[in-house]
Amino acid sequence: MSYYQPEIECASREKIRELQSERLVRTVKRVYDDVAYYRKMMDGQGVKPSDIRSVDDLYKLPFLTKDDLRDCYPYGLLAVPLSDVVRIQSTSGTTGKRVVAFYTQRDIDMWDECCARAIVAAGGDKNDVVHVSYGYGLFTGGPGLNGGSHKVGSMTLPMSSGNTDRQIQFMCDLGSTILCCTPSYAAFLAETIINQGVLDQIKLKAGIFGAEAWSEEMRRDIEARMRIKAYDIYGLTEIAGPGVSFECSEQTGMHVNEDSFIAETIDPETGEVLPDGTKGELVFTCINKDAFPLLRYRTRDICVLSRKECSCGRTLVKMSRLMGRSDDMLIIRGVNVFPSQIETVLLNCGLTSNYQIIVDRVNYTDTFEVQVEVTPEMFSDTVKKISTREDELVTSMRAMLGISPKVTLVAPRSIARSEGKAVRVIDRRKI
Ligand code: DLL
Repeated sequence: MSYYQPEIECASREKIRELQSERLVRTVKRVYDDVAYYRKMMDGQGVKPSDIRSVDDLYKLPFLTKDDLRDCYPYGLLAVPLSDVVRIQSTSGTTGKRVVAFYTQRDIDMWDECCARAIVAAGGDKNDVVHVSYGYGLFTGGPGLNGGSHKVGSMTLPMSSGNTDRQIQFMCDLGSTILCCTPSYAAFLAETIINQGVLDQIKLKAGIFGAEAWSEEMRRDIEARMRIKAYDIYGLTEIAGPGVSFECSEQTGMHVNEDSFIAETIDPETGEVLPDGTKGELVFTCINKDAFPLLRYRTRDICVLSRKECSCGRTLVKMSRLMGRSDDMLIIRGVNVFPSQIETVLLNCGLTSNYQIIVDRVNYTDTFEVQVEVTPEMFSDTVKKISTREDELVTSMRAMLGISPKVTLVAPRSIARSEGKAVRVIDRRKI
């Protein structure tokens, strides 16, 4: 079976709408009947499943946010019996509680298929060697592209992240042709490959890069240095993982897998649905999932949707490269970090909330520092005691976030005070 599926990917808009309407109606009815939280939300808004007859009625449904996921943690939005669930994936949430997404076997198959389409759109087939350097485990990057590559029938290298020398050795020895990782790791790999003088031994032809913001300049830079074509891929744990949308040969935005996800853009302030071509916050509705079919989930990601004809022949709506977020989430080395999580750790450890997060990108790798003021009582501590305290904070932050910042304790009142909102984040990355 080929995972270029023109009967869906190139279907007429009417056919896509028809399919979406049918699946939406079914999903809404099911979650209303089976999930108390949805029933309460819809009743609160005065919407009954019978009010949703097609995609035109989507706007009637209430939005779902990360706060709802937190309130429902862990099982409150699960829409099938636990015995039907075969996997979870997870990511950090706003206040330290993680977001847990559930999958049945059919959900995994659907997700793998989305990733398979992405690999095929990047020129992949069963003759390729797909080198997956996204993290494996709770993060969706590794498992998603791994599953997609299996579906395509390519030889899959489940490398996970890190150990760059081993990555390059396998690339050379096994002839990897498609690289899947974050764009910043791709840039770092390119630099290392060139420094090691092994570019001529590398057979890569394409890269599928996502999970964090990157620019057109960064794309061209990676393409030139690695002699590959670099494709963007988007997704989020709550909705499926990578493959919610993927880039094609035109490289001008990502086609949304609309047979499984309905995309809308809204005004983040008013919630009003915006017309195509207008910058807004992306909202997704899952219409082809059993265990965790979120309805009108606000992603906080800002972009533009377009239904202009694409030279690749696909008719699936295209989302632009992401243009930012409507909340304060940072993505550092591919990991989602909320300032509130850092604040929680600091306060739990007896420090003040006078802190600043400083993020930069050096040699294509994110640097992450937290500066925090000590209390006047701590100020007279010995250097050794201060350094121990810093180490303890690094450990606690690693436990909360999954990555370690550099923690620097600074003198009381040395972090500039702001007259308005506190400036918690200094992001010097030029993306
Ligand atoms: O990052 C899923 C993923 C894995 C996507 C591998 C692509 C490749 P989360 O950890 O839940 O899931 O983070 C989701 O990452 O809301 C965006 O803000 C950001 N993001 C994902 N893809 C892109 C991209 C994965 N291509 C959050 N460009 C999303 C910019 C991206 N930001």
